[in-house]
Amino acid sequence: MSQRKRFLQGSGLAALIAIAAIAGMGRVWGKQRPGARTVIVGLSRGPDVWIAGAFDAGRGWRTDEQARLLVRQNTPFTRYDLRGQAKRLVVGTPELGEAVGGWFATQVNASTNRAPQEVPLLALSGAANPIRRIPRPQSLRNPVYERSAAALLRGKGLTIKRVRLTQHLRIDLNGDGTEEVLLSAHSRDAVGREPRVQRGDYALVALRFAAGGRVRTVPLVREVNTRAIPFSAPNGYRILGCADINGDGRLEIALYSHYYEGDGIEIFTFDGKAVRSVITAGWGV
Ligand SMILES: [Ca+2]
Ligand SMILES: [Ca+2]
Repeated sequence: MSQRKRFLQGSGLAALIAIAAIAGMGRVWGKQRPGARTVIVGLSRGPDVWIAGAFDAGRGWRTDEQARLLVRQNTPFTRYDLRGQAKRLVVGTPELGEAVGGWFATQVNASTNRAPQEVPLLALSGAANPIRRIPRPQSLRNPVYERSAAALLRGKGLTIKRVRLTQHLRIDLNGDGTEEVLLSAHSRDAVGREPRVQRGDYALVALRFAAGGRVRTVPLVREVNTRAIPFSAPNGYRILGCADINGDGRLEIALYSHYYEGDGIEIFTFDGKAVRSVITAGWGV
């Protein structure tokens, strides 16, 4: 199994949606709006941008393979951290990364400003004012959320009362004046970094929101291990940021994933009622 397939498999329902998107290539997913722009989405690491997908103003969400055709010599990207702070990066024509199954574009004139830092950041090209609101980090000790997230894992067979939160953010994603809550939880910091799982390991990213008069907590990704596996490639996750990529006024969620020898990015939309995966890409050794 290729690492890319493994990444997709690890993303559960989101992966099924992504596979459906690839199978239905050419289908129009979005309606063209006045002022909508074509935006290329990537994951930036050091001087490189790994091409993950795009939003095409006319055709909707695009795959990584479709998106790389939109990148030209001297294409400017802006990289955003979780606080929305931006750094520019101008890249050249993408090339296929050897043995990693994906396309990357390297900083033009990299020798003049080749930053050694490998911190992964959301990278966008062509977006207008994508950072409309900024997530507010909250306490990682919150009994209500620790329990509601644990319920999502019990549904997958894990005996657990409270999760170990690794991110807790508040942000109004859909712009209706009410904040949503983004949670990530991992059983250990080593999840997604070592090639094995221990019994009871888990990784979870969930969105908590109010809709139709009740509060719902829905998983974006959910991986549970009810038994130890000596060699395995579990994923760990980190919310990279929230940005309006398709220009509809609602913020998308950019989720970083990593396993012991590769990583990836997935983009989710939220319309106030449901979360949908619209871009997924992963790269491995
Ligand atoms: Ca909201
Ligand atoms: Ca949007």
